[in-house]
Amino acid sequence: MAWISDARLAAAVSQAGGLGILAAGNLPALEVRREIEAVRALTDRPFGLNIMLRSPYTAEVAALAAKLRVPVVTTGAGNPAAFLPLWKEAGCRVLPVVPTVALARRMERLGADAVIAEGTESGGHVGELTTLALVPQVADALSIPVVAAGGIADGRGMAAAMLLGADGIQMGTRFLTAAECGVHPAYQQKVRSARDTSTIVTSRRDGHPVRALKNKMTRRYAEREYAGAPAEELDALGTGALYRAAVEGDTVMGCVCMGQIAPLAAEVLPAAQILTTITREAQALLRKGATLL
Ligand code: TUI
Repeated sequence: MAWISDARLAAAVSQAGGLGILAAGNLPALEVRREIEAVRALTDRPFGLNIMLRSPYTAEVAALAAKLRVPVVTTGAGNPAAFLPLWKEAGCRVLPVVPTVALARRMERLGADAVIAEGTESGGHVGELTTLALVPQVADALSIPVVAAGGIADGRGMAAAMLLGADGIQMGTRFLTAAECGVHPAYQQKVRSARDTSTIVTSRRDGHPVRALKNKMTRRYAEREYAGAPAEELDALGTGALYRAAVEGDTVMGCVCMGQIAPLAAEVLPAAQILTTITREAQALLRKGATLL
């Protein structure tokens, strides 16, 4: 969650017994270092650093993660093969996000500790497969643990993911309305008022699809994309759009990324309460499951 998941949110999740993930996004290493130090000042628990592989600062942030021995590195938006040995040698646990079985297999072969199988229900950069289809196929193909992501925001989603063969879950959208989330209030309000059909996927044409709120920007982007507009015109619309939404609160011309499960994240709650409620719900459902058939 670039520009959103900062030290305060990540530390709150880790302190509550989850694994909070700091988003490096498009930040240079100097700023990522500050955030890592801030998490360490707030909690002694393990935490993760998500490295977005399309950032211009990927290489320096990857080196920083190894240097500071970040407990867990997750990756997104690409293949982290080139950096895996560096992180493994530093003793980091590495969990790449994978949208397909083929990439999941490759990651296991290269020494990943687990994979995060993320379905297209999620917000931001997405693959094509749904969580329901992807998770059991990845679970069958791999011997390392599988974390399910995409479309999970409550105990039902968590229990379902575990039954599909996942060993854990990752949630993003649910934490956009965590009390500790510093995203702009206007962005948070859009999550709180979202409906099932509120999101759209753009940028399929350039091979890097992104799910975000339907607004003036994404509607125009989709329209111009399908009309065959030149890439430079689309770049001008999309550049800086995540920052505009998350930091400046521009929900009209910004990219308000959220997953399809946003309506289940309408209530603002402390991260600790989100975690305890969801795990309790999932435990109760998994017990009840024995009587369903
Ligand atoms: O990365 C994310 N979510 C993101 S990244 C982001 S910033 C961005 N904006 C425009 C284009 C690209 C990035 C906003 N939201 N989630 C994890 C994720 N990773 N979803 C899908 C993938 C993925 C896709 C392809 C991972 C690997 C991959 O590999 C392709 C290859 O190179 O083999």
